[in-house]
Amino acid sequence: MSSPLIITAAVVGAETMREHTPHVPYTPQEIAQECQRCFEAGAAMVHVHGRHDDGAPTQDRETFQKILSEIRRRCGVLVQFSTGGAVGMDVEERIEALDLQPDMATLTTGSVNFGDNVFLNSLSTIRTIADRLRTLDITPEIEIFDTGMIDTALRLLDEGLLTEPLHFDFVLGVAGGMGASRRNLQFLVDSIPDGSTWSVAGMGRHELPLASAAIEMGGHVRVGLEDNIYLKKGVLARGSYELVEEVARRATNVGRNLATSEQARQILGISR
Ligand code: KMH
Ligand code: ZN
Repeated sequence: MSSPLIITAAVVGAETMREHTPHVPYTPQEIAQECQRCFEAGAAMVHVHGRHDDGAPTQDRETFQKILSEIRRRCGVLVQFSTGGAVGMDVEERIEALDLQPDMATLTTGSVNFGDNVFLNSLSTIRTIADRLRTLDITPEIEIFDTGMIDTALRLLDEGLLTEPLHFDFVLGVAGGMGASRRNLQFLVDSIPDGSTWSVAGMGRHELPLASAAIEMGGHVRVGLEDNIYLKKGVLARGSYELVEEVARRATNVGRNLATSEQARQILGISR
């Protein structure tokens, strides 16, 4: 029997702009409202980035404080902060909001070409973020864009910067990262330590097919406008909530229950 399915909604990201879709939220209120819609559609967790009112990405602490309090005021969804931010941000900027104590935060364990840019994560950067997460007792979600990033996560485990059980998110289909195939997903799942949990985030048109694969394989799923703006070919999702609804439907069709945020907390070993 698979455990209940954790759906994480990545509602904003750093790259999706109003030029791409009018439905991406920018302000803390818009972001929190979208998180609430996703929660009501079946998401147990939300993954959030910050934006200025004009849409420019920011990891600014004050912005994250507004986002967090607006979400907490509205619903009980688990809140995961991005520590990736946008390409080009320095490490201190990326982690300045962590003392607000989100339920979880991301940790990317390597660098990757990211379209025409490079998402830089030197070992020193990775250790700095991991150390901050450990000090603040925030559970990391380890973001894997390519296979070697698993090896680096295991190295941090050896160094005591991470503790088991580990939770991985396989981000597949980024231009420059690992391709979004079921074969790659299976390989990654086979490469993580026993007792780990995992989710998949497929980019663009790969999002929903990989969500279906994860539902069948006993993993968890991340969807949302950060990764994909279409519900189906040529049809924009009117918000991340429509993608959450679609995943919830697919899970129900094969008899997999959705995790509540409390169940997700237990599955992911979030202690606080
Ligand atoms: N915006 C990407 C460069 C994360 O949230 O931790 C990095 C990213 C990863 O989105
Ligand atoms: Zn992100």
